[in-house]
Amino acid sequence: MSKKHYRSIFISDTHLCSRDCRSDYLLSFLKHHKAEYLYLVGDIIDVWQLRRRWYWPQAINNVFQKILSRAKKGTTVTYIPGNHDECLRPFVGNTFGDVRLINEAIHTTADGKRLLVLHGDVFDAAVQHNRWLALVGDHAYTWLIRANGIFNFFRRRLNLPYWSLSGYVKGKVKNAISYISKFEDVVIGYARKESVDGVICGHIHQPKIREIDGFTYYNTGDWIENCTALVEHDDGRFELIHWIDAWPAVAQEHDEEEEEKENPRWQEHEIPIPVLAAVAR
Ligand SMILES: [Mn+2]
Repeated sequence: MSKKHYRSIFISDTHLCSRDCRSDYLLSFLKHHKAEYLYLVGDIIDVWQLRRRWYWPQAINNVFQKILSRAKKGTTVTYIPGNHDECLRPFVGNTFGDVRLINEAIHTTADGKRLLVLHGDVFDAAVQHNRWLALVGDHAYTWLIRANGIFNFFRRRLNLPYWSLSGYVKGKVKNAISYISKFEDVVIGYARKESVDGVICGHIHQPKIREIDGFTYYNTGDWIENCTALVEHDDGRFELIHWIDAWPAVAQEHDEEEEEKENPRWQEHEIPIPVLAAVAR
């Protein structure tokens, strides 16, 4: 199997142990890519989901084995806990064998730029929007628009007036967009004070590279919806890899598995809750 080599790889929000995690994609990504530096930028294990419901497929062990074997063979692995794996935070400053655990890291690029690396949940309070809004993807949007007709059918049966689910969703999506840009602004504002050249974070599941006045904001994305990794080339150039597009064979396998699941991805999503609340209004 041919491996691509990069100077650094940054991944976050893999949410292993959540049923929505694409651990098969993640494993294939790790198998196909190597780097001198590997940063795990938070929410790697979803301990919240694990507490609710035990879920530990073999793929999770395989992911950890792959990471640990890379660490053993010379990759410098840094693990920055996020909010879903915050139980690791009391242990920052220590190393698990070859894996360094730290809250915030400074990564120096091949061309000498200093980048602050952190998960990003510390800014939730400053952003002040419902976090789930940021996670509404196109798929969710389409699904909800379709559901509009069904909900209103039942509302009519219950003699309730028409209520536009699609209008509600549109409002929420607009909110989500403003949440994302506000989050980015807050992170950039914080990192600028640290006199670095850029910031790398995760948390909001929105992969991005954004240049602003000589400063760069990078978001690694996630492994639930986007399956993205941020990579640094040997010359210090950065790129976002969209593994869903790059690895169609795995995508096909995954779709087949998906169909076999009794309840697909909605099962543990937070989105239907406000929708149901609104319908019951
Ligand atoms: Mn997070």
